[in-house]
Amino acid sequence: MTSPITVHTFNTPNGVKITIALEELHLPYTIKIVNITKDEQFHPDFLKISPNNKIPAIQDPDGLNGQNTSVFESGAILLYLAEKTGKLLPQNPAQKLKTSEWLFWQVASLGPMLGQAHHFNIYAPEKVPYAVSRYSQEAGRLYNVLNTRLAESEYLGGDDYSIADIAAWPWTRYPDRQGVDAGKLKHFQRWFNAVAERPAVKLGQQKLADAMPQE
Ligand SMILES: N[C@@H](CCC(=O)N[C@@H](CS)C(=O)NCC(=O)O)C(=O)O
Repeated sequence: MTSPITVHTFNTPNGVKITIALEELHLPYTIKIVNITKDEQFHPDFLKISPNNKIPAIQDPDGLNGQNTSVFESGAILLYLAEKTGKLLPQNPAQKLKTSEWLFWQVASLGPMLGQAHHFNIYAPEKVPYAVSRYSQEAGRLYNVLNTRLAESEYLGGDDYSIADIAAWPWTRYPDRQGVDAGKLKHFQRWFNAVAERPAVKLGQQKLADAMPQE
C-alpha cells in the first residue's frame, strides 16, 4: 500500500483537476484545503512547496527515488502523476507530443483566459464593458478551438482519454459564466458529456466539495 499523497487545494477548476486525476489513477490521497479566500496561500509553509502562492500543489511521500517530493503547477502535477503510474499519458512519442500540446494549451491559454472571462463577467466589483467583451470574445474563440479539435479527435490528445482532458474539462463546466454560448458546439458537447459521466470525474469533484470548509 503506497502512502497517501497530500493534495493542497481548493474547490476551483485548477484545484479539482488533481482530485479527478488521483481518482482516475486509484492513488490514495488526503485533501488539505488551502483557503484562498482567506489568504492561506501566502502562509510560509505553503510557499515552501508552492512559491507562486497558488493551489494546487502536492506532496508525495513515495516520490522521486522514494523521497518525499512536492510539485506545484497543475500541469506539472498531472505529468508527474501520469509518469509515476504510466497511465493517462501515451507512451508512443507522437501521441505523447499531441497530449503535451493540448495540456500546455490548457495551462497557458484556456485556463488563464476563461479565468479572466469568469472574473469580468461575474466577480469584478465594477462592470468594465471593454474587459467583459475582450475576455468573453477570447473565451468564445478558445471554445471554438476546442470544438474543432474534438471534431477530428475523440479526446484532446487523440483516441484515448488523458491528462489533457482532465486539465481542460473542469474549466468548461460553466460557459455561460464566461460569456460563451456553447450550446451549438456539438463536438465539445459530446466530449464534455463523456468526461462528465466518468465515475472518477464525479468522485474527484464530490470529494473536493465535501472537504471544503462550511461557511
Ligand atoms: N498555472 C497555475 C494556476 C493556479 C491558479 O491560478 N490557482 C488559483 C486558484 S484556481 C489560486 O491559487 N489563486 C490564489 C492566488 O492567486 O493568490 C496552475 O495551473 O496550477
